[in-house]
Amino acid sequence: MQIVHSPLHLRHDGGMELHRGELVPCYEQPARADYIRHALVEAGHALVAPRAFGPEALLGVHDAGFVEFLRTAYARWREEGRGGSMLPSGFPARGLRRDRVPTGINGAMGYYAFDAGTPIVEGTWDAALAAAQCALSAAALVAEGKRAAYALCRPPGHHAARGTYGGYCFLNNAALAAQHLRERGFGRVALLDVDYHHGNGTQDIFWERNDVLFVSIHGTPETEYPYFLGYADERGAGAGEGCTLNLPLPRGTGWDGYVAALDTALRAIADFGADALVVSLGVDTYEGDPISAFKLGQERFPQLGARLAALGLPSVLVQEGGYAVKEIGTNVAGVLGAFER
Ligand code: OKP
Ligand code: ZN
Repeated sequence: MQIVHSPLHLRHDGGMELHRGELVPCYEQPARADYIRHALVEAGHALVAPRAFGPEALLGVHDAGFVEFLRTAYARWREEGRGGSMLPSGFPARGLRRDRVPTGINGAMGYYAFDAGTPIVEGTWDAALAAAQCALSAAALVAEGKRAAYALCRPPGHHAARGTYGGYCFLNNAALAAQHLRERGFGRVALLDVDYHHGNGTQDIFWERNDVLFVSIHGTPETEYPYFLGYADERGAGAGEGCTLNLPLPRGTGWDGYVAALDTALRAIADFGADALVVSLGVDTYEGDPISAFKLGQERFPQLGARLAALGLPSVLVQEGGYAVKEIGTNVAGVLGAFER
């Protein structure tokens, strides 16, 4: 399988994040992508560079003001004499105004972010744009006739909505891939999110659309990040009613519970009559993941890959989470190897 990847991911190295009341080293580290790349090259997959999609290619999925904020945020921070990494600490929650973007960088950051765990550093924009280009390029390969392609994206994307960032995500790579497929002639696209965390950003982007089915299997928001979206009663609105399917599962879910939800998800995708598939491929469902609580052993990832391939659809696989850094390469290679066989 072709692996689309850019070394520019190294430009995003967030340093510290606020996690359960403590400033801790970011779980979302550059080494993650290096372990994945290494395992995939070892397994014989071909690495290709992304194409040069410009910032205008983001506007099918993101608001222009938000993209401009991300592009210029660090320079604005610098202008105030600051360095290091940017983390917001105040947000427009209930009772506060959301109808204006503060002109100062601290307020603007709180306006566009939804958590204090997603630092912006000097190279974040370059890395996020490169990751988006990887996803768009993988979608272009599939639009040109390849059966499947994999985008080794870092930073991940599924928490990024039209106009907000958080959960280590800035631009929604998988949503961009789905939108690209739609624009290149695939009438109905299914987006399956198997990351441990609910893909709130992707859900937001396609909420009112009936041309993209969003299906997500994730830890229940009752106890798991991102907490405020991902319940089973969220089913889409307007034209998109019935085109969102959430399958939340409790902490501690193992393969039996997981595969029942996966079969429900795959059936929904087949019933939708999808012409193409995008997978938000997080491997933080692994039992050894430090911030997640499903119990999938390493041998389950090839089984997942085989089931995804059995849909028989042109497919774009997009990397999302996975924080057991030493095992992340094996887990991703397990999915991709079985997908190809
Ligand atoms: C990203 B992905 C809150 C930070 C909590 C966020 C986890 C993001 C997971 N201050 N941690 O879905 O793998
Ligand atoms: Zn995740």
